Amino acid sequence: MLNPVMADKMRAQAGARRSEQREPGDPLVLHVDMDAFFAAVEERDNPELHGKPVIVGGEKNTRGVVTTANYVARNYGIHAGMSLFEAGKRCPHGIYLRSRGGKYSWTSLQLMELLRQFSPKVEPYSVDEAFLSATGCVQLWGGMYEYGKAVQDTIWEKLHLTASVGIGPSKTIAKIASGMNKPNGLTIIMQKDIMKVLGDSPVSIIPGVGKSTEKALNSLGIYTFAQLAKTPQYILRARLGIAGPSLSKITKGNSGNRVVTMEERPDDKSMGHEHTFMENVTCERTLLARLLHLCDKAARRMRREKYVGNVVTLKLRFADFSTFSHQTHLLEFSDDPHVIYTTAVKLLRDLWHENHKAVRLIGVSISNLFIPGSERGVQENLFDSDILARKRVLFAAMDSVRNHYGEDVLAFAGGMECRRRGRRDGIKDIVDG
Ligand code: TTP
Ligand code: MG
Repeated sequence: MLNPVMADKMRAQAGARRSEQREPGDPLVLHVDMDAFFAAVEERDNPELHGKPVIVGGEKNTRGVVTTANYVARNYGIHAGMSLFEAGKRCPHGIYLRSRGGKYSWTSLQLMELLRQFSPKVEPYSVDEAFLSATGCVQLWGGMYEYGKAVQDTIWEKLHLTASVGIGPSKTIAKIASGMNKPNGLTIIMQKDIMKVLGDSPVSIIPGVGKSTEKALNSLGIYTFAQLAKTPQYILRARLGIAGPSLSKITKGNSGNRVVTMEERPDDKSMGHEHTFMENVTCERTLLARLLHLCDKAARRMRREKYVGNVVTLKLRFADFSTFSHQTHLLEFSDDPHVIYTTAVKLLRDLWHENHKAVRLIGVSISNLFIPGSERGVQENLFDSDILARKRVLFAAMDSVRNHYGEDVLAFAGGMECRRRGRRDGIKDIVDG
């Protein structure tokens, strides 16, 4: 069966083909992101849906949100995260379906298996995304364009689904590229073309740059990718902390290209802590204090076992026992409690600030763990800043004091309140992982 390549994509692909020159051995990463994944699986399995607006998440005009919508439905302004009430207003004649997780997980497994034909190193990144180490592989297919196209064609032939593919010198550039010509796009960004292709794009094109980071960058007069690239690292570091230099590296295309396979990830577990309150909590200060305390404990365990991780998950259970968790990727692997806490606070603001419901339980965990220096290696830029080096000395000193005198003798000031409360309540935090 032919892959339904669209005319505008063909133009992008022709451009991509022209800019293929590279030195052999230069790092190269391919990123695959399936198009409207859940909706596409539903369309594939119900051909009568083809060409109609398909919205996955639940019945229209019910409580809940859109999980994804196919590209026909996106023309009506529907997107993931929108309430089903709003979606129902915008597209009353759409086909609204409930998520069927098992089917999507199965297709995801099939996808990852298929991708292993194309590289010895495949890193599943989410249910419908993966990174492939393309260094040394593209020659076998005759070039980068042919390589990317072969990945797309195989996915179409075997799964009858379309995928967008990006190829670049780092994981982040490859991921940005795969998002540039969706759906069914194939975009190649070579090291030398990064600024030409991305220079005028808003900084929000960088995965992980959410609203608050964008605001912080804007406050420095940085709106575009090119402006970010030109800003000295020390300015970014002063405003954004550890994330600053990482962002700078992303603009240079050298933010990390190590693709980590499942086999190389022997420690596919998470480390975290959660806490059940004696009385349901509606006070933000109490939640933040507890969160800092939990992040501190989780990071301490990570340091003890020498792990770093790059996925932070926040879990909240509300008074009615409904439980939600949100997760996000850090720009770099870390075991720094402040990095984990800052990220978890953003997740808390997304998850809780919408409704301010009374909270019964709060938890934080860090996953996608590995031990730096182990076989799996470490990201080159992990421990290269002075600030990090100084923090490590501080954390080592804190660990040593706690090892001698007990967990409770030291705490970050922001977490003190909950430690006093915890002792009074006599509640123990639950450890996971
Ligand atoms: P995405 O790749 O973010 O979205 P998508 O594949 O639907 O669309 P795109 O073409 O833009 O890539 O997510 C993959 C699937 O994950 C998506 O189909 C539904 C699911 N999903 C959730 O369950 N929760 C979420 O918050 C999001 C964003 C996606
Ligand atoms: Mg997708």
